[in-house]
Amino acid sequence: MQLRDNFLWGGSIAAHQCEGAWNVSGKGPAIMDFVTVGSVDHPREITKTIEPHKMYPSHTGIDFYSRYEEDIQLFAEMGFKALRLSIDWSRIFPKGDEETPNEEGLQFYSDVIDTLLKYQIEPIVTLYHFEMPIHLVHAYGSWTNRKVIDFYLHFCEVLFERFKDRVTYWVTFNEMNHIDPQTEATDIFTYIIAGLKFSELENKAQTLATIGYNMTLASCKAIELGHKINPHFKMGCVFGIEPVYPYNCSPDYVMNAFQQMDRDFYQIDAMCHGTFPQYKLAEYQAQGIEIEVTTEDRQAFTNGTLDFIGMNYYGSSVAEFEGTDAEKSKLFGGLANPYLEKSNWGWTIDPVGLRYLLNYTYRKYGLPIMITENGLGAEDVLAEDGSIQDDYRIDYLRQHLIQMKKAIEEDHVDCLGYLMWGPIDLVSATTGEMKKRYGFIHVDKYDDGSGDYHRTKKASFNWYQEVIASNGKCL
Ligand code: BGP
Repeated sequence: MQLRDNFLWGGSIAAHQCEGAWNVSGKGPAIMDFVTVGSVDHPREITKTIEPHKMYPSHTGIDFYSRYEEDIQLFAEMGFKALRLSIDWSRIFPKGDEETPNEEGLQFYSDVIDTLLKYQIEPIVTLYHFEMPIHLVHAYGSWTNRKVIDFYLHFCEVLFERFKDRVTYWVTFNEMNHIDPQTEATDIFTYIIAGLKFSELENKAQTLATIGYNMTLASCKAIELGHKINPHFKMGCVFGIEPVYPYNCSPDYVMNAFQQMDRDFYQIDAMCHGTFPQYKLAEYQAQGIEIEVTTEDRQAFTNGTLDFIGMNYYGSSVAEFEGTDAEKSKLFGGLANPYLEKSNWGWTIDPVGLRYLLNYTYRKYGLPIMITENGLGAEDVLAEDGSIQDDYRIDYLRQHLIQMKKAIEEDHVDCLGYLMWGPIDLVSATTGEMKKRYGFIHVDKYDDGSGDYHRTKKASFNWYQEVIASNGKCL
């Protein structure tokens, strides 16, 4: 099988990481507006009040809000066929529970979408990429409360109606699977996804299971609603998944690794099989976790199945097992894999893992997969003449594309497209830094507050342009 002629080459961005303009044109405060800048060694802090000097640079982002035309023009110059972007809930409904949307917010995204279409770039719209109005956390307890599902559906409905003739591809959620009752989560992960600090949750397992269930249900209801409004919509959900390897070949370790990897799939099971998995409910019951599945919920699961699976892929991990004594990798605290290199932020670099995961997921569900994120966070150095030779980035992406092509051409995985993460430098989600850069386009903005947002093409810009022009033949 060859790459499709209409293969969706492009990139992915998220509103809160690039737009800035966090409190203008009617936007309300959202969960990510309360997170400070951190670093690889110091996690971002979650604050109760906004202290702008500490929040930099999230509040200003890369000023995509005023510079989107220039940025989209650069994406078009690279030959992008698609751009995945998120619509910030708090720009449309500042508090989240209003009836009437904020017209200025809708107009902004309407203009962005029109600009993309002008350049024949397919908009792929994420409806929830860590952007929840903070009011929904304070007044309702975030996704623990079923009322929030209704507010989310109202937000979705407004967007589906407004953009039904201009947007075909929708993503209901980004990486809801990082909420897992069986894993010790870090504060930043539960906060990013649901606006709640893990350490402050009273009944951790019950709360996380409820959030996971409610978000899954919300996704299925949004898919059902989208299909009702326009049967041509392609509805997807994005998962941040990774292969989990056993530390050694002892069957106990292998089984344990399988179980850890499998945890990331229960929500995909629900959204593909049309029913919330019985094995998960049984597992919850055994742990004393209560989840009520109503008749209406069952109907929503049946009616709200996915058209495609979105896959965010950065690397793999090694499963921890009782007493495993090995070096740990930094950020996620998992075990280091001696066969793999790591980025400066401790993320493993595992191109073959992408082929493995594409095969694994495709064989499990038989649904088309869109690679919705993949990329290398690295510190770039500006040469004296202002150029950036980011060969390490080219090399990372090339190795991953080689494996993606093997999955498509040799293993016959149906892959809709490849959207690299952060085609333009933007604020890191986990650390809040600008230092951790992914882009083909450099943005003159630094963690000390300096910089004038000027955009410069890196060496990788021309490389990706050629990759797209040759439909992946020239890597
Ligand atoms: C994914 C998120 C993105 C993005 C990416 C890279 O999990 O969906 O929003 O940020 O990770 O992470 P970071 O920005 O921390 O390097």
